[in-house]
Amino acid sequence: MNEHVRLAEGLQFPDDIVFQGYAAPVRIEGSVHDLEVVGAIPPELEGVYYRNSADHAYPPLHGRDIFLNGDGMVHMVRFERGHADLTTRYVRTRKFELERAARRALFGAYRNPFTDSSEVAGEDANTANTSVMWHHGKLYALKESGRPYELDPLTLETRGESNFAGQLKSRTFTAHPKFDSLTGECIAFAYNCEGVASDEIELYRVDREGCFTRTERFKAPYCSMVHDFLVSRNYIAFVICPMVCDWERVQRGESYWHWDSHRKTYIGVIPRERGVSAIRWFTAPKPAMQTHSFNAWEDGSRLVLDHFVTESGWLSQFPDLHNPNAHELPPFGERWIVDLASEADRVEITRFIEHIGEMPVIDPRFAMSRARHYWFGTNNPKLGPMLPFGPKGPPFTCLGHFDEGTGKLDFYYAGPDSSPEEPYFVPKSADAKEGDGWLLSMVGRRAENRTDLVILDALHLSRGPVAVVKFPCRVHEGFHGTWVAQKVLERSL
Ligand code: V55
Ligand code: FE
Repeated sequence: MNEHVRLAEGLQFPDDIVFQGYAAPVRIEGSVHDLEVVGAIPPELEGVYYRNSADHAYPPLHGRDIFLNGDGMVHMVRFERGHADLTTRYVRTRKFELERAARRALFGAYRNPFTDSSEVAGEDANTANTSVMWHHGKLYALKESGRPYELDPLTLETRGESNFAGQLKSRTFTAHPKFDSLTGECIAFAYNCEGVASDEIELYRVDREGCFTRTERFKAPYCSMVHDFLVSRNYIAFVICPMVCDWERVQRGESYWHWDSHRKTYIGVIPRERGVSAIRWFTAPKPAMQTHSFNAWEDGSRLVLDHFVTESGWLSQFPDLHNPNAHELPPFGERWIVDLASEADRVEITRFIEHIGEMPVIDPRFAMSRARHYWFGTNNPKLGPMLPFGPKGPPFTCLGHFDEGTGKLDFYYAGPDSSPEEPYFVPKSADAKEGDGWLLSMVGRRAENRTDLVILDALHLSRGPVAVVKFPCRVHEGFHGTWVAQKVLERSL
């Protein structure tokens, strides 16, 4: 028999929550010019909103999968003189190309090379599905388990995997780099630098031209998921949470991560100038998982870390090591403070946002210094009913705004069967007051199997959108996005 003839075995996604309803793979790449707009797109919005999503191109090799393991599909909405155009495109990762050629999945479980098909032994499983980064005039798709993929910012075509012209030594790169609006620098890191179960973390300082001006390595207290971090004007902080990885468990084909509440949670504080040789470790008073960070800032000798934290681990995706009956708790906005002038191993914790939430964002011009305004995805049963669980738990029904100046919370309720996603803040102008701008969010219209992009006045969420940009189709639920102003984009072309 001709070895190239292989009968198809059928292609069907599992009958499972990860692949059903609003979470079902979309798989369509394309463009829609001149989207419908209800209301008026503010004239200040000239530029592109990009965001990444996980959209399985093939049914999983082993019959089931977690949503975090879908293939990177980037969505962009370009705003031009009140008009909006949509483009969606898969990132051409090595994984995507190999599976496309084979017309089926070849890679197995999330980050577990021992579950991959032997045909792809030694190949990179990076899905590039978590976030997008704009820096030194380039656009990248990011996933913490691999290196960035550079994309064409106008077409989303993949230019290829990048090690920043040989400057990135790690096999991985974070999906949550931070940007210093004063210096134009990018502060980034990589964990699992040496691959599966590695406890090595690398820290980078990248100047506005894309030169790595500093690369340093240190060891974490143990190997854990370091999804996000925090950077203030003078310090970098890592929260090492007990979401652990163990080589033997991975080799046995088990989940890459387990929640081990018997372990301690640590905070590593690194002075930005002196670097990792001056790292100081603090012990948190409880096992806790940082889901995502808002910001870090300094109040005299006190370093303030504002982030969403859950005490349960991320059990909907990764099991508890000790308690199979444990259930996931929602994250709350917590403020963790360490005093760098004191010798004490003390972390002061307060709940500074008295409301559940996730997917935090601030006005990016105020990152690394004290911010007043905090936005996030959330639910509020007073405004509307919860929606049926999806693969990541309860979908958001609202966006929240916490104004620390007034102490007030304000909400946008997206309407029946509607689920807003991570918001992104765009200032009205470069020198507008903090918070004076627009909040963008994709909103699932679940009953219609469609998606909208809503534009809200960031300081008046409860007034509802100033414009709703309507897609004639669904785009897959996503993770993290960014905004690139037209002027900035033009300079890079
Ligand atoms: C997260 C997302 C990921 C991942 C690890 O939001 C952590 C957290 C989309 O992929 O691989
Ligand atoms: Fe994230």
